[in-house]
Amino acid sequence: LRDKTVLVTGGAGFIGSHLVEALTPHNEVRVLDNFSSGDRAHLPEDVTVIEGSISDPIAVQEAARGVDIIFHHAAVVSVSRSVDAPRQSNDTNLDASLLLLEQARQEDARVVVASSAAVYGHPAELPVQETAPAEPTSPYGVQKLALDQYTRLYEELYDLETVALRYFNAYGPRQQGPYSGVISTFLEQARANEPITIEGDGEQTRDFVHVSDLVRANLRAATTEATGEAYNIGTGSRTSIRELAETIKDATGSSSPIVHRDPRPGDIRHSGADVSKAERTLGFESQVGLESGIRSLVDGV
Ligand code: UD2
Repeated sequence: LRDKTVLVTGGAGFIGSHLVEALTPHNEVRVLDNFSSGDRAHLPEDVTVIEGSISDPIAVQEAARGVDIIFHHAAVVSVSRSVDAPRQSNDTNLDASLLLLEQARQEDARVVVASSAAVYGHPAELPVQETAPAEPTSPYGVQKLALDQYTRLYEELYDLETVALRYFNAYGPRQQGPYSGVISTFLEQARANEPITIEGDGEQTRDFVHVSDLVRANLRAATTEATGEAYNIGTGSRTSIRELAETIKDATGSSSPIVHRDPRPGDIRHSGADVSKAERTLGFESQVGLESGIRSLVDGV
């Protein structure tokens, strides 16, 4: 992408900041972030930062003025927080997102939103296709599903160009904090030579996708002609949590024991993306396999 004015909401966060990094050399980049979990240190210098909430109409208006594309990554990402306080997360994940879509209409800006595998709940069939039944098991999933449907509808009703990217299990540098994923938890445990804690039997599987692949998907979504659509973004292959624990233990040369705890209540057993739609239509292909992704995390490159 070149010579565009773009807004990245949540641009100081885990996925957003990697996207900002990829966009800045050739585009004018703005970031709207309230720094609740994002970090200024993740942002390149030549980015315009608007510190504010996506729930604040004034901040959103200022941030979106004159932009060509909005990449929407601001969200309350914790599934368990959405279970504890569904209205609070709904305010950010859905109401504020709608405010952003309205602003995009004003600016006639394309919108690419971060949706989630959470929209599927327990997949009935694997790998899961975009047409599979969407039965989320958390308020977070319901909110992402509604956002995903709104983007489609905004294209249908108002001719706004929109794309929803349904991320599977993201990992990579800068994923941190209490709601980060299993890979960053296991890495931290392995590095400290503390027990690596598998929840349940470890036979549950996930489709782990490196953040650089998510960036690639966003760049494709920015220019595709196939808008008004939702796309699964994953690698298409699944890894069990036990395998993951062993891979991380090996990669770090850790002496951590691998231990089992109670399974997480309501845990999804298996999750894996059918990525053929994204491959066919967006020209997206994931390029980072799990082992090399973990290796580069361990080596810090
Ligand atoms: C992911 C997303 C979430 C939502 C959901 C949709 C992340 C961080 N979260 O949740 O936003 O989209 O998918 O289904 O990507 N585990 C352990 N030990 C640990 C931590 C986790 O065994 O210390 C297990 C956990 O029980 C689960 C698996 O690892 O079976 C993945 O857990 P997670 O929290 O990384 O991600 P997930 O799939 O629950």
